[in-house]
Amino acid sequence: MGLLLLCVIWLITLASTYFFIAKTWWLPHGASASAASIDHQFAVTFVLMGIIFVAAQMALGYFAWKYRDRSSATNASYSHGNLTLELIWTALTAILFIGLNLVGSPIWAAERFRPSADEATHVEVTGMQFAWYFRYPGPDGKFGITKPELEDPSAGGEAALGLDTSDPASKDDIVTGIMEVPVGREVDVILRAHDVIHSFFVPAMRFKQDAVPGLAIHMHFTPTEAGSYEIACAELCGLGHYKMHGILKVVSQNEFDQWLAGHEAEKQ
Ligand SMILES: [Cu+2]
Repeated sequence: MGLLLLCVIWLITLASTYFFIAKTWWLPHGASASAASIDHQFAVTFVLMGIIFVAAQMALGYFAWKYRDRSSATNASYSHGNLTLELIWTALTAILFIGLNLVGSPIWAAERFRPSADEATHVEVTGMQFAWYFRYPGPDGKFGITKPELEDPSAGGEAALGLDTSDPASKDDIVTGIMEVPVGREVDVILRAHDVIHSFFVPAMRFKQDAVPGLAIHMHFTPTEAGSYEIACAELCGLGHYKMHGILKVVSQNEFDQWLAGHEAEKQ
């Protein structure tokens, strides 16, 4: 029985470790400026935790076999624990946990606490059960006022966001169902939510942030490769959560300007 347990524990450990080493279910290719540093931090954390995980499971299997039931076994004796050992592994865990946080926090903070670049593209992203809406401020660079009492989610578009059309700044605001941004330029995202908490997740940009009702959360990222990328909602937000996805299109500056001008002309 002890040997069987050892085999099962080691087998589960090695099989699950294999899928991570072989990267069977992995993140898509990173296409943003911070992807390399985020992936590096991710890999360091993963390797460290992987070593500890494998070592702990191997030891568990070994002890399950070593202390198996034997006819020659003596009665188990009570152990009061070992204070020195407990202090050592608690300290090591604390050093590892705090250390990884300290190393990773500048990467995390760079997308949040540093102000976005002056020439950044501004996009307001609103999560609503169960769609994403994207709003661009238009040529005036100013977002028009939105009012909760004007919100009409069933109408879609700018009416869903409650855009106050009497505000001059709202006249050139563009609301779309697809997010399009120019490549190589920082994108300043203002995240909002209408009803419940959603989470704006663009795996290829290594970008993920909750959208919380009542908050306007600023974050920024710089796409470095043109292409179409999937946007998902990473917060269980209701029955239609599974279909709450969108498309991020990263295009050249020229294409972006044309796309925006097209929407602008449509609106006038
Ligand atoms: Cu959602």
